[in-house]
Amino acid sequence: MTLRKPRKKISVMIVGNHSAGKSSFINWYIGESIQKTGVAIETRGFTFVTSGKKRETLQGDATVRFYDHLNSFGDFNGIMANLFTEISTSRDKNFSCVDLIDTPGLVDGDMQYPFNVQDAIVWMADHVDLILIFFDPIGQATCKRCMEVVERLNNGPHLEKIHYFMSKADAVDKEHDRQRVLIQITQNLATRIRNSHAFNLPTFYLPRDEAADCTIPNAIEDVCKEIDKSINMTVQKNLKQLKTDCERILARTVEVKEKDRAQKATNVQRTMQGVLLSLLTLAAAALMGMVFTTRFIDTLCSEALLGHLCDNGAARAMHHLQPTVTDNFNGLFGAAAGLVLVLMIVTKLTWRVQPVLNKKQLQQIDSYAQVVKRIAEQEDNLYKDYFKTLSTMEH
Ligand SMILES: Nc1nc2c(ncn2[C@@H]2O[C@H](COP(=O)(O)OP(=O)(O)O)[C@@H](O)[C@H]2O)c(=O)[nH]1
Ligand SMILES: [Mg+2]
Repeated sequence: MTLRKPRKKISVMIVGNHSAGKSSFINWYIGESIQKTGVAIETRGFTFVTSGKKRETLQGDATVRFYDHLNSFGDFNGIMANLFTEISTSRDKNFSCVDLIDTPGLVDGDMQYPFNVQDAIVWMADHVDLILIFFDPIGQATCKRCMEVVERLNNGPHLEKIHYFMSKADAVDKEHDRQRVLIQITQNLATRIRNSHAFNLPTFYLPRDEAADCTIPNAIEDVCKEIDKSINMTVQKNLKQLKTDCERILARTVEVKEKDRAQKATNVQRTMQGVLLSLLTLAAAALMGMVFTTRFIDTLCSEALLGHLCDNGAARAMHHLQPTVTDNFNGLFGAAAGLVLVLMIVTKLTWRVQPVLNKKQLQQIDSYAQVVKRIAEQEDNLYKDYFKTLSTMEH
């Protein structure tokens, strides 16, 4: 029986063209300048930004150890030197429940990535809870690499995880420019993605002093809401998983005990059959002895040997039978010996007891069941607590 321990945090992967504001968004979300931002192509690798007790940077090897479910990510040629974890002490927003994954900025042209960047993003998509795709209106939002990644992600099994946004909306001055860019991105995507009719591309920008008088609607709250929603869904999923795991363990303990009971009943039956067969074997052996004794009764009853024991009915009967037995000695003795052999084999085959649980082991199983029952009760309370936080969040 395999059970997987639930992950404590959700993972949010941010994908987009180079300079779409991925790193800036992460810095804004955690309220700390952890990721380098700027026009140069700063982020060539993957960076996990996570909350912790101490500010720390982990290199590739430590990162795959830290996130052991990502072990095979290291198989991508060239990734290890371009994989980092930034641990920040920030507790801003819901950062303590989130791992933010900054991905390499996508650009076209002869830009050399140290590993297959598209494959790596698509691989990572299998291991995250939420994928935020940022397009920026002044950069290469519709670059080939970017569109290809979007198309591949969209054709994968993760449709419901993916959310698209137009970032840096304040970078365009006029509303009609923003509309034009929106249309351009949407049209470009329409040919590549499923459900494109239901496609919407909220625009956001980071709240900054320079953007204070910007009148463009800012959907930055929606980006945060997607993250919150994903956290809530994961909480529900984990609670549900905990419940099913508890049920599975309890069912297994019942199953093990039942099997043990059945095994014990079978063992009793087999032991009884074994004892009976052993007695029959003994009887056959006695018969063999009697045939032998009858054959040689004269010799055995000679004074020198056991003469003093021969004055009884049995010895007389043997004397009486001796000529017949002597004539057929080989056949009779062989048959009796054969019977002994056959009975011994049958006894051995029948009297095979299966391993059963001892008292201590049974007590241990009972104690497991008790612990799991207690956890199931706690799960119930956790659910109630969770609903309570939801209702306080709403009001
Ligand atoms: N006007 C504006 N500029 C932004 C915004 N977010 C990021 N930037 C700028 O865009 C540039 C690229 O941002 P960066 O986070 O490095 O993009 P990345 O390549 O996707 O990580 C930087 O100079 C940022 O200051 C935004 O919301 N509005
Ligand atoms: Mg960046």
